[in-house]
Amino acid sequence: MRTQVAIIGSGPSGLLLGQLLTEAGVDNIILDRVGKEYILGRVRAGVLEEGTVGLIDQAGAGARLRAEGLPHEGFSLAFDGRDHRIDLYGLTGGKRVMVYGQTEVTRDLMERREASGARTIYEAAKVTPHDFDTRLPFVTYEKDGSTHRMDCDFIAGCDGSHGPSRNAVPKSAIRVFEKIYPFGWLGILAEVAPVNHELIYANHPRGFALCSMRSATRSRYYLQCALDEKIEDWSDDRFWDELRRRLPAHHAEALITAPSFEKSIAPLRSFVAEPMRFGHLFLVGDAAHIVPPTGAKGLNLAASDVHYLFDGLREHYLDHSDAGIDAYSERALARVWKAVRFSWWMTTMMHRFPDTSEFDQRIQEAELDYLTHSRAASTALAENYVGLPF
Ligand code: FAS
Ligand code: PHB
Repeated sequence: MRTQVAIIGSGPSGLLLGQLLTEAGVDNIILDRVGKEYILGRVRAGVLEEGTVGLIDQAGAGARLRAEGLPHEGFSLAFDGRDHRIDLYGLTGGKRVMVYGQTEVTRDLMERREASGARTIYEAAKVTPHDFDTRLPFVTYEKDGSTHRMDCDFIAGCDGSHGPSRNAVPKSAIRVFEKIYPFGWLGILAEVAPVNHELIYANHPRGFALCSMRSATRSRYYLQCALDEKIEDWSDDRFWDELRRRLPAHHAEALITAPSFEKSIAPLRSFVAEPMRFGHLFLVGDAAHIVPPTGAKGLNLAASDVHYLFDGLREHYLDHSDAGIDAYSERALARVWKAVRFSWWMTTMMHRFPDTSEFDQRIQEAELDYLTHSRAASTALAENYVGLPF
C-alpha cells in the first residue's frame, strides 16, 4: 500500500490535516489504534479560536459549527465573591471565541472525510513509523491478524501524548521540557442550562472552578482537585455543593443542577518536545506539546500546527518547494511556546497551590487586582485567549 502522507492518529490534528490535504488533492491515509466510537466518546476541549474555526471551514467541515456553535465575546474571572468580565471583543478589536465541543469537531471532520472518500484505518495495532530519516519512510501496523506496510513520502505524527511517533525518535535527537502541576481537574457534563451565558473562571480559597458549556442546554463544569482524588468519591451532590462554594453567591444561587452523564479527572501538565520535525516525520498537536486546559489552548495549538504543516506540504506538492516543511518546526514552536506561557500563567493565577507561601498568595491576589483594573493587562489576557495570529 502507498500514500503521499501517512497520518498516525484520528483525533483533531490528524483529521484536520487529513481533510485539508484531501481538499488540496494530496493523497493521505489515517491510521488509528482505536475505533471511531471510542474517539467520539472522549470528552475534551470546548473553546475554539477564530483561526481554528477558519481551518475547519477550509476543510469543508464548518457547517454545523457555524449553525450550532456559540460565539462568545467575553468571559468572567470570579474572585473575592465578585465577577470581573474580560471583554474579549472590545479589547481585541472585534475578536471572539466559539464554544463548540471537540467531540463535535471530531464528528464533523470524520463525516467530511467519509464523504470525500479519504481512507481511515481504525483499530490498527502496533502502528510504527520507520526510516523517516530517509527519503523512503514507511509505516507498519497489524490488523486482522496480518502485518501491513504503508509506504509514503511523509509521516504526520498526530498520535497524541502517548503515541508511537515521538517515541520513535532517538532520545539524542529530541529535547523535552515539562512542568507537572500539583493538582488535577475533576470535570462533569450534565444536560442542564449553564449557570451563566459566558464562561466563569473562579479563583477561590477552596480551589479553582470553571463554568463552561457545550450548548444552551448542556453544561460543562470543572473543579480543581488533588491528584489522589478518586471519581468514586465524588457523587453529583458533592460536586454541586463544592461548585456552589467556589462561586460568587449570585451564581451559586442561580446554579441549576442535573445528574451528570460524564465525570472524569485529568492531571495538569505543561510539556513541549523540540524540534517537531525529524526528516520525513512531523510531530503535530499533543504528540509535540501539552498545556493545562486553563487557557483553552490544547486543541487550538493542534490546529495551528496543522496550519503550518499543511502549508508546507501543499507547497511541497503543488509548488515543488520545501521552504514550508523546512520552517515547520521553528514556526510551530514559536506559537507553541507563547501558548504554553499563557496557559502556565492562567493556571498559576487561577489555582490555589498546596503549600503556597503567604508571599506567593499575595502576589496572586495582586496579579488579579492589577489584571482587572488595567486595560493594558486585560488586553494582554484577551489577545492571548482569542488566539495570537498564526
Ligand atoms: P488526540 O490525543 O486528541 O488524538 C490522538 C489520536 O492518536 C487518538 O485518536 C489516539 O487513539 C491515536 N493514537 C494514540 N496512540 C496511537 C497508536 N499507537 N497508534 C495509532 N493511533 C494512536 N484542550 C482544550 O483546549 N481544552 C480542554 O478542556 C481540554 N481538556 C482535555 C481533557 C483531557 C482528559 C485530555 C487528555 C486533553 C484535553 N485537552 C483540552 C487537550 C485536547 O483537546 C488535545 O489538545 C487534543 O485532543 C489534541 O488533539 P490531537 O493532537 O489530535 O491528539
Ligand atoms: C471546556 O468547555 O471544556 C473548557 C473551556 C475552557 C477551558 C477549558 C475547558 O479553558
